[in-house]
Amino acid sequence: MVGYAFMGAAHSQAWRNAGAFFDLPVQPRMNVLSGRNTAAAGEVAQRFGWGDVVSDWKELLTRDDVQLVDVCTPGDTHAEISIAALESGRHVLCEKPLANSVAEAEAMVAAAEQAAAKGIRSMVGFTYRRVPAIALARQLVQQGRIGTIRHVRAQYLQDWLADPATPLSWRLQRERAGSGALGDIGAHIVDLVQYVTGRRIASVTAATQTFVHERPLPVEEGKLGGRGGEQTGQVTVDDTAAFLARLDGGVLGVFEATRFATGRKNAIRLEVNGSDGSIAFDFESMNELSYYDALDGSQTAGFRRILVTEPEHPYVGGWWPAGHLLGYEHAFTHQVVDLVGDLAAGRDPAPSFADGLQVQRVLAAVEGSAESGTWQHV
Ligand code: SOE
Repeated sequence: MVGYAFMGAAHSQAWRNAGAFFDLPVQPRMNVLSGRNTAAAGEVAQRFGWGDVVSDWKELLTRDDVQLVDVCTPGDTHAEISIAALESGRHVLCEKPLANSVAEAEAMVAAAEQAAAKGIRSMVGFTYRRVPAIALARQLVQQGRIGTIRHVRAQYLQDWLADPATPLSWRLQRERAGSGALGDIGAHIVDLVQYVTGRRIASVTAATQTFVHERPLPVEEGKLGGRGGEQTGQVTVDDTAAFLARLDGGVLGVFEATRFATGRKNAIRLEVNGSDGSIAFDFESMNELSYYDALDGSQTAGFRRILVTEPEHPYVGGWWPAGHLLGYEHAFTHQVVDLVGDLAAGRDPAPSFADGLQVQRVLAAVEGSAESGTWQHV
């Protein structure tokens, strides 16, 4: 693994737990963690059980005990690390968004295609696909339970930047993160909507905004935030992005991604309305899915709350008895379960780098539309 901060911890627990709860065809071994700050990386390695720590990720590509590289760094290094790892014959799991630009994502897809010809596989970490309620939502849509889709409404609402004293971090710098709320959390709802509906975004019209242009430089890093000092620096990304989208098949979508929705911590909300029903989800109640069946008689029709914790529900069988709730980290474990299963079976994992590139193109179209004030094709 390269990187050891927030995503490094989320992925580490997944590598560690997947084989304990699920029957995996092969057991992952957590051989080596790479981080420039070896003291900090060493502490994470010890907590989670990585066998070794190195300061330079290139070293991973010279070792016989590394068959897969998990890229958990900020976006500005995704392309370089992933391409080098694929070219050296290692499978790659890369955090989202795939890259900081369409050009980088295209280069990553080209490397992934060349590697695939040699049986080397790649996946991008749109983890929320593996929340059981989201996977169930997709199944219901595929089964035709809501009929012909007309509307999708997707929001990703956080508030960790609402306080102007929250310090500057890499997520607020264009050269490190590519974009702001758009790429960090907007990318998730773009992927989720396309995953659940099976429809792709074809064109967008958008507005983005930066509310706080200057922030204190950090004196202490936190997972999101930390403490700032006297000196300040420029925010060079969007704080929020809102857009309308036309999807294939005549579906109209409304999207909003923000880190300024005071009181909303990690509210990923998705609603899909079809001719025969609707589904609705909110990550802040992530074990539930709301489902409305328009074919129910009007006397008893209404949204029903499905507690997605039955052993028949996607992924749930590996965990606890019904009603014993799952959390944020479980989706990362499911990601490892799926990836390891695919690698062992010689299947291409999803979402692929090509899926990541398509999301990147949507993000670029949103930025292009926000600048030009016109509809942009993806
Ligand atoms: C920060 O906004 C963040 O950690 C994102 O980077 C993740 O992708 C999201 O899952 C939670 O919020």
